[in-house]
Amino acid sequence: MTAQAQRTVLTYGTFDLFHPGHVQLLKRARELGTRLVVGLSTDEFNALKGKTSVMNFEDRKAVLESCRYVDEVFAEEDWDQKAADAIRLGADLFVMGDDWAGKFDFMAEHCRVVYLARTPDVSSTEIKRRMRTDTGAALHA
Ligand code: C2G
Repeated sequence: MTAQAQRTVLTYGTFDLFHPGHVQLLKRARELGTRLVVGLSTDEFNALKGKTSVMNFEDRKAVLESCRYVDEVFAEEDWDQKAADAIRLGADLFVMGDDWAGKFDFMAEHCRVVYLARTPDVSSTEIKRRMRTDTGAALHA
């Protein structure tokens, strides 16, 4: 593919307990370009975000790399690396779920910024809650 035809999309996340909300975000992000690169939060950065994940970085990375919509995964280690990442990767778009709407508008200096609607009724937190209460009910019930 010639260089000018390449449209690189960049996104970030923890992607713990990979679920349909993650899949839908990655699918839509990938459809906006020809290459999707994901900054995956390290376990240490998750601690900074106040999040703990059930799956460690290596396992979450293995799952993401198996996803048909993801072309490359790299480590997200701090809040301040996004601009440099966008420049390094030649990102044309920066995409996040709209729970982050407005939070990364500064990225418009480097690439188009797109916030996509979150998928309702599914989250890693909800999955963990259901596992604790062992409701056995289907995720979308
Ligand atoms: N997401 C979604 N629908 C859901 C759950 C998540 O669209 N039901 C999206 C989020 O909006 C985010 C991506 O999936 O764009 C990954 O979500 P998380 O793994 O929860 O990532 P987060 O903790 O939001 O980390 O620097 C940015 C952070 O690393 C983002």
